This record gives sequence, C-alpha cells and structure tokens, in this order.
Amino acid sequence: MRILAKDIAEAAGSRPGEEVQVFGWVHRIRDMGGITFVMLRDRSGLLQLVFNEKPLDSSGAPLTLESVIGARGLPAVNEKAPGGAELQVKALEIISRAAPELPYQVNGDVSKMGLETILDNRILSVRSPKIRSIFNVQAVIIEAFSACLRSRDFTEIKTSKLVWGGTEGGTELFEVEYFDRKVCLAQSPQFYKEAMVAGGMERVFEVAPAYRAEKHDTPRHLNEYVSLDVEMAFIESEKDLIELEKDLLSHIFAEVNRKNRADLALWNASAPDPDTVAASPVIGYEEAVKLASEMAGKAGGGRIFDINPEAERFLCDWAKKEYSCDLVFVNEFPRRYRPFYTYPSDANRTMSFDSLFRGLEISTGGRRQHSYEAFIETLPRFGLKPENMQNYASLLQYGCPPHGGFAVGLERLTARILGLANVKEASLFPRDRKRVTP
Ligand code: AMO
Repeated sequence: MRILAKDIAEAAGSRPGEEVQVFGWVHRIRDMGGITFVMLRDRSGLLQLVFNEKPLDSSGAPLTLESVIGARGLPAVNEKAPGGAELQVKALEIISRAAPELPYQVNGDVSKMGLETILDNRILSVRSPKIRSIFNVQAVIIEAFSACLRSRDFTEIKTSKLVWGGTEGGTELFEVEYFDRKVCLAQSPQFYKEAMVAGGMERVFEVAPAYRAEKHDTPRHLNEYVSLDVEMAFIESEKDLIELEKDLLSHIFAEVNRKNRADLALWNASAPDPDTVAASPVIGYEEAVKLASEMAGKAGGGRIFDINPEAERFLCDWAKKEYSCDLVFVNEFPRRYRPFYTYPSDANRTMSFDSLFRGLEISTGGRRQHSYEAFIETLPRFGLKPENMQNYASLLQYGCPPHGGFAVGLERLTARILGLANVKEASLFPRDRKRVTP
C-alpha cells in the first residue's frame, strides 16, 4: 500500500508487519558505515528511510540528493525520527536520478541563501520545506479570500488582461503587439470589475495577475503581481468597503492561523488575531500625514509630506502602540493622488482609502464615479480627453449603481504575514526589470 511521509507513525502503529510503499525526493543521506539513513521528502513532509545495505542503483551508482525514488519496507516506531517512525527499507527503486552537482542546496539553511540564487533555481528552491511553506500560506489566502466573498454572494469573474489602455497611471504600461496594433497588459481589472457591477452582477471578485511597468527595483514592487480584486454595488462610501475588507482579512488571518500552523512556525510568524482586525483604526489622510511627520521628527528624521513608505511604517507603529493592531486604514485621500474614476467627497478629497499592514500598503480602494456626466466633467482635471475615454465611460451610460471596491496585493499580504523582506520571495516566478526566467 502506498502511504505519505506524514502517515508513517500511523502505519507503524495500526499495521505493524505490513509492508508499505513511499515515493518522493532524496532530501538527505547519512552514511553511518553499515547502515544508511536517507531522508525522503514528499508533499506531506519528511520520512526517515533505513537501509542496511548501501542504497545503490541497478548500475551500482550511489544515490544522489534530490533523485526521485520509491521505497518499499516495514514501518517501525522510532521516537528520534521525524514523525516518530521510520521505514526499514526492503526494496529501492531509483525512478529519476538527479545530477550529482546541485546548483542549489535544497536541505541547506534558507536564511543563508541569496534571493537571486533562490529565484534562479526555483524548481529546486521550492523543494526547501521553508520556501514551499510560503506558497502553502498563499494558497490558503486565496482560498479564504474566495470562500468569504462567495459566502456573501459575490460572483467570481475572470477578465481579459489585454486591454486598450491604463487605469492606474499612464506611464506604467506594458505594450503588446496585437496583430496590426498595440494594446496593453492590464494594470488592474478596474474597468471590467466595474463593468460587471454595472452589468447587473452587483458583487464580483477576481484573482488574477496585474502588470505594472515600474522601472525601479524595490522590495515592495513586482512587474507582475496577483491582484485580489473586489467590487460591489449600492455602497454609500468607502467606509462600507473598509468594513468588508476588515471582515475579509479577519477571515483570511483566521484560516491561515488554523491551516498553516506548521508553515508559520518555520518562519516564526503568525497572522494577526482576527479580533484585532475589527478594531483597526481608520485615520483621515491629512491627519495621517501630520502624525507620520511628527513621528519622523521625534525619530530624528525630516518632514513627511505624503503617505510614502516611511509614513506607512510610522502609521503602523502608531496603530500597534495605540490600538494593538497590525492594520490601519487611511481614508479621504486628496483628489490629486487618486485615479480619474474615484468618487470625490468634496472639492479636494475622495471617498478612497489604503490599508497598511505591518508597515506596508497592502490594498487600495474607494467608491467610484457612477454618473456619466460627472465622470466626463472630471476627466480634464486628470489631463484626460473625454473622446479618448469613451470605452471606460460606456460602463456608466446605461444605468450604473453607486459602487466601489478595492484590491489587495497577494504577494504583499503573504510577505507581511510571514515577515519576508522582499515581495519577490512571495512570487513563484517573479518578473522584475531584469528577470523573465525561469
Ligand atoms: P493600486 O494600484 O494601489 O490600486 O494596487 C492595489 C494593491 O495592489 C498591490 N500592488 C502591487 N504589488 C506588487 N507590485 C506592484 N508593482 C504593485 N502595484 C500594486 C498593492 C496595492 O495596494 N484599481 C486599484 C484598486 C481599486 O481601487 O479597486 C488599484 O489597482 O498591494
């Protein structure tokens, strides 16, 4: 019978004397003279294999690290082995032999591996249990995000990433040859999620890549990231969205703490207590800038004029100190800092917000313009010509409810939960200015 590594103790306890079979990768080899211990790794964890003879392949060549093998034998209790049991091997099959020289040491200390080495050797580096754990957490985030929204009557949509223009800023666009013309990679599903709300779906969400042609290389930017997007109809202001995002993050954090206990332990990390999320403060933009500036002054720094990365860190420190929260929302952003589709609350401010989590912006959102006339009137303020914006404006022409939404960056959320220094670590195949392989 085939079992997984994690089930070895159960097999030893419930079916002693019964042979089982395991398949996986060779994680570590310890030759003790007469006896050889091989650590086998499968998707469930590690298992100690015990060989009384040297494990050789049919041609007599020794086993190499990371080879894929199958082993048959008897499970036996051994408290010193991971999982409390081991396999006394009777038969070994080397299914796929790994080259003896590995460009990345899978069983090594991840904290000593450079980021470029980890990324250059992704197929090997993701085999390190600690690195694999990042993507276990990420999978649970996506699952919890989707489940929570489905339970609130949101419909999942998938929209095109080939678009006619930008929604989030003119210069950060990747152009793509599209037959005899040029189109762009979507910076966000902004137009399509709003279009589906106007299209009568009312509540939609999407999990999909978004593309930003940002030229700078920072620990918080990717040129392709996964955007967790939400849009809903019949809201009054951004405050409805902040409440929704709090509920959503509470659910995500609860699920990660419940399902990723072992993954979190590898990073000595934990997601926030969901109860603290509900208590997260919401602070207006102007007050937030003032507060961050004062904090910077006290720390011996210069003045702060907008919510830059330094301000994000100060505001999170403040929320931690005053409210014991890892999350803080900043709302009422000035119109000049928000895209053309944002709904103004007065001449200078908008019904929009950012959420900052453990020192980093993880989401942006707000209410949108839903009046065609007001939208067209606003465009010149952003240097946009109404005649060039007809595609976008068309969603407002035939009956559009008051609506709004937000987007959370998946890699940023993952990185901040685990305490990763760079968002690239939370992307399986990150794209940056230099990197398009593997
Ligand atoms: P914004 O451009 O602020 O808003 O993006 C929303 C969130 O997406 C993540 N993000 C990124 N993550 C990694 N690398 C990047 N280059 C990058 N750019 C953005 C961040 C950010 O907070 N359409 C609006 C959302 C809305 O209003 O619904 C938008 O895209 O976590």
